[in-house]
Amino acid sequence: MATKFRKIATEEAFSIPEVAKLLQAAARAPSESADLPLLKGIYDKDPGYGVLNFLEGLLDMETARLRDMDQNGVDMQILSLTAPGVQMFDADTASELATLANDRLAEVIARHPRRFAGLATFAPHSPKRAAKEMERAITKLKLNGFIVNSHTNSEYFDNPKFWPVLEAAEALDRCIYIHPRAASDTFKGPLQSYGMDSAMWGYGMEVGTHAVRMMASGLFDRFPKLKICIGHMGEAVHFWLWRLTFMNSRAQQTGRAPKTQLTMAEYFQRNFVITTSGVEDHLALEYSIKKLGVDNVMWAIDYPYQPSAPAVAFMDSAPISDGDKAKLYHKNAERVFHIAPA
Ligand code: 1WB
Ligand code: MN
Repeated sequence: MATKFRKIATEEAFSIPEVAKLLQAAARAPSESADLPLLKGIYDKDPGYGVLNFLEGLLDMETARLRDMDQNGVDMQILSLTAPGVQMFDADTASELATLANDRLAEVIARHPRRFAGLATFAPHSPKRAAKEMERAITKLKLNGFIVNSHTNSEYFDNPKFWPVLEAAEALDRCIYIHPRAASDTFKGPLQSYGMDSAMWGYGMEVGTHAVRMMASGLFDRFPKLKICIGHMGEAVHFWLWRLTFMNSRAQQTGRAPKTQLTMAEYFQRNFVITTSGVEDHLALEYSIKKLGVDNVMWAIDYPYQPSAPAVAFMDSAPISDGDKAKLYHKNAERVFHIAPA
């Protein structure tokens, strides 16, 4: 049973010491960022913020991680530099660290080409330089797609300043995975109590809002082939598609939203794929497959933030056919992220 399907986990986090060190410094600097509690907990192990013991797991690429994969029958992890990535640093520092992180990632993959694939990071606040790094990451480093941690300095991809990044992803035919970080300065208010800033609720609100901004802006008319991946069971955006479509059409009629060629539901179904990371709920999975099609849902663990064994058990016990399971476990990831079949 455990070896029946190739298992490619699609949203698996890592860091590098250089980035971790600067995030520790960011954790100690005065800041209004809603990411601060997480930075203090993970990178500064500040007991006042509930120490989170994820740093070792993030930095370890080839020892505990591979052991965990072996123990759980996980064939491959698609690695991505964990949130908030390089996006809190100034544009030059961020660009340099993105290059470094991509190089490191490519080295690890070269040592374990059957065990790891990787999503390239970039500095959205330096869009032209980002586009160049994206090209290098695919053509030279042979990475598999891109990762971005939602907003950059409270700005979202519907802002035309980011078009060079979207153009590059579309031209290179590689998906951009929009992973959460804490809500932007203009959005964070009521998310800052009871631990809601993080993966509990704020993350989903932040990325869901990012995705809706992109669709409502008409951006996918300009980039019709752009593919966006969102995790955590689609951050629940597809649960809203009927209402998004209805109300966006009303907003267009009243002149509050630009006219678009397709409806919100059509954009989501054409331009997005989702992963299951951190949502082990069979009913949500069944809805996702029915709403989006079985070709558009991929399995993920969210290592090291989520334990691997329950994520595997969740998929192994899913009430779906073996053919569908093969798509979720590996075939869709092979297609979307250009990974050679086993
Ligand atoms: C957690 C989860 C922390 C995620 C993260 O830090 C990320 C957490 C960047 O469980 O505390 C995630 O990706 O879901
Ligand atoms: Mn994650």
